[in-house]
Amino acid sequence: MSRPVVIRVALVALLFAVLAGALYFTPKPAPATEKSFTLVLKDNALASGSSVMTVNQGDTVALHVQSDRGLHLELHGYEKEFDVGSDGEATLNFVADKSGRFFLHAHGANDEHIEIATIEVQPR
Ligand SMILES: [Cu+2]
Repeated sequence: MSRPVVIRVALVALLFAVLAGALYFTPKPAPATEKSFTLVLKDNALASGSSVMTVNQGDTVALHVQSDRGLHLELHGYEKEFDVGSDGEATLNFVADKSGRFFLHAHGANDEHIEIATIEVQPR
């Protein structure tokens, strides 16, 4: 082989090695998992639990809510509504298929929207 051909072959081989390395080291998104959160509410406000819950898009989320009073809750953006009844507990299960920030509200009488917490869904 002449020298220019050898150089060209070497460059192509180098290019492939760099591309393979780049593919190998590209961070892969974490696999979808199940995330579980518990929020404890007192007087329609968060008494314990995280006010910002972070998950990855595709995760299955279980949101457990305990409250000292009956409540109607809505996760805006996902349009999921659920009620805490007389037993003081409720769980919302959903797949976080949309990314963004979503507000969990308690909806009271007189059309109140009381902010309880936020769910942040990181895009994939
Ligand atoms: Cu609302």
